[in-house]
Amino acid sequence: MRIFVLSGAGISAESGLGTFRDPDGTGIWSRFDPMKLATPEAFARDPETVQAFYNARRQNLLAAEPNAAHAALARLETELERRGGELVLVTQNIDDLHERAGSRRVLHMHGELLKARCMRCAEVTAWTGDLGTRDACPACGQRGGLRPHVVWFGEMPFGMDQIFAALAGADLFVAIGTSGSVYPAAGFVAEARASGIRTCEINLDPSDNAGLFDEHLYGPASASVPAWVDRLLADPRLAKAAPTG
Ligand code: BV8
Repeated sequence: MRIFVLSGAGISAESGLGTFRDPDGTGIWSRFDPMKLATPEAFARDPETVQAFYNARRQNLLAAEPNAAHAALARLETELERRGGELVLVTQNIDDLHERAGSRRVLHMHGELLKARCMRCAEVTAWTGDLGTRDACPACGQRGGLRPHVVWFGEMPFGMDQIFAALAGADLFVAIGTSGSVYPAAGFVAEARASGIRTCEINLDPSDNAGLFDEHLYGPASASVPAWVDRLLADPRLAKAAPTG
């Protein structure tokens, strides 16, 4: 059985990382203008301000810990593989909390906050400190060409071919902690439905595209995701003798 999970900022909310569009106006894009901070044009116009925005989020991330929802997905990945199945985990998040919880295969379609990319040589390198406009690329040594390795609005997300191929062959599509407001990620549920794949939304409250899901589980991810994983793994249709040896 192949399960395709798309996660969003809501899965990391209880780890203390901000979400973007919460209705109570606390979301990141309620406090900061994404067009001034999360587009290539904004970076070209004012790189210092954009770098400072991501430097603050990078420090916030280093102080955060994964929560029970991240841990449950890591457990699901291991258990599915043991039973001959597969978990495809695609995240819109740029944090590394899935990896720190033990997930081994994570596709960051919007990039990764703990990496920098050189606009001169295209090399991507791990970066946990502040990133500045004068820093030298560890690969080519040139200064002034480093940017956060994240996908801004108007830029093509990473891994789209791989994502659509994995989605086409899935038995179940599950969206966790996403408002369904950013494309192309928000369009994956419609793709799944068009292929006759069962769909489930796990969220704090109904997302923008809630009507496209067959099943809905609402509540904080740290409770709803572990409960969903437990129920899934107890399903007799998923029980399969572990491969011998
Ligand atoms: C593309 C990385 C085309 C950076 C992000 C005009 C100009 C240009 C493009 C467009 C345009 N109009 C429309 C577009 C397309 C645009 C788009 O969709 N815009 C929207 C706003 C309409 N998309 C793009 O630009 C994409 N690229 O289209 O390229 C192209 C084609 C060919 C060639 C080249 C290009 C790129 C989009 C990626 C942008 N980068 N992130 C960064 O993080 O700073 S997007 C941003 O939104 C976030 O990072 C996140 O990844 C994404 C989605 O947000 P969510 O994860 O859903 O988070 P949100 O806060 O919205 O929701 C949280 C949910 O969790 C809520 O529902 C809440 O209820 C729930 N929740 C809260 N707490 C909990 C919880 N659930 C459970 N438990 C809890 N405790």
